[in-house]
Amino acid sequence: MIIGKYDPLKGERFQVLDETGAVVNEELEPQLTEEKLVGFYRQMLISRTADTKAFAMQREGRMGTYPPLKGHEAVQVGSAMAMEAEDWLFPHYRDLGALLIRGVPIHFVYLYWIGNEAGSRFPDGARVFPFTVPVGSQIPIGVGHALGAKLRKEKQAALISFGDGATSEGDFHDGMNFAGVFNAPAVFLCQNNKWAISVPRERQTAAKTIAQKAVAYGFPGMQVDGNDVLAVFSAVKEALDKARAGGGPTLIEADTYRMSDHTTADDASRYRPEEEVKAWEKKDPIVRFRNYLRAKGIWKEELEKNLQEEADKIVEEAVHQAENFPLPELEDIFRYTYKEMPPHLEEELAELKAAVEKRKAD
Ligand SMILES: Cc1ncc(C[n+]2csc(CCOP(=O)(O)OP(=O)(O)O)c2C)c(N)n1
Ligand SMILES: [Mg+2]
Repeated sequence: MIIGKYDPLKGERFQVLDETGAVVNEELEPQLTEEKLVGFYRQMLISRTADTKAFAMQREGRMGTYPPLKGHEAVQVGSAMAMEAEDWLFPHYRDLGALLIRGVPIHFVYLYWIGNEAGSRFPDGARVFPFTVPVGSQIPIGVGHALGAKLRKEKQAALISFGDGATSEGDFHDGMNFAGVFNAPAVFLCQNNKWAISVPRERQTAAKTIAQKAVAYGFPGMQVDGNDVLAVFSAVKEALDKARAGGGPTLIEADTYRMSDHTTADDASRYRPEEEVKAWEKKDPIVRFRNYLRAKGIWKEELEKNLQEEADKIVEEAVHQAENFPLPELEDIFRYTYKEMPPHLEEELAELKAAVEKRKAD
């Protein structure tokens, strides 16, 4: 049992691996096969490779604004790996790493940030709600979904992911309260990366931890080391299993850090102390897990080379798919707001079409 063992009010935080990758909690080290452990590492490498590529594409003018996930690999991979196929994920915009594990190919995420609407319709079987950019708006929706599943007596849980900044939105409190009152099978995963654009965590809440907020809503909350993929996996798995079994919601605050800018439109060096960034670089989730695998005799240079080559190939293929995807039609801008297009939109559409034709002719 992990949930209930670590009291956020006492500043307790669940960790399996320390910053060097050494096991500090043998009792709660998950007993996973070598294949599964390599799978975690592989997914983290693919996530970082896909992330680095997206950042570069934006700089080359091949993508719109993009929110990098660097530093979040363990929390995203660990949590998504803990899900069962029947569960649903309600992600926030930075969750590329979790999506891949749910079976959403990377090119969907690229399409989204390129600005192609097709990137908002993830494959049906993946059970992933579309990205939400309005901060925290996925929280009550995820809770509503979880409650619906409970009423239909379906064995599934909703994993609802969001940032530290989202916890000062009304949607967070509405969702948490509703989940508590109706015992919804929902797991709230707060990726506390210490910043909401340029606003530090201390300005979101006067409470010492985010996890402790669960107490007021009548269900457990705990802090987990978000850069420790094994700790995240174990805590989220237990919370999802509990939710599916009728045990109600859990709030998990993952202690992590946004190692890059908020988005490609941001310059974090203008508001973030360099020493803080440097200190977190030492806690890099990928390096930590590599050290763990090396100590177990699993990680070898050869493995790294093979996995990285595979990650590069997957990412290159995703770029190709995204850049060769059919472009949306002009009408799509107007098409889906009303069942039948009202006259003023028909007029605007005709005007836009004429302007496009004129530009082509010029
Ligand atoms: C309702 C709403 N308010 C403001 C914004 C602008 N905005 C976009 S991201 C963001 C910060 C969110 O921070 P956090 O929840 O910590 O997530 P992170 O970006 O750090 O992953 C803000 C204020 C928005 N998208 N939606
Ligand atoms: Mg944040």
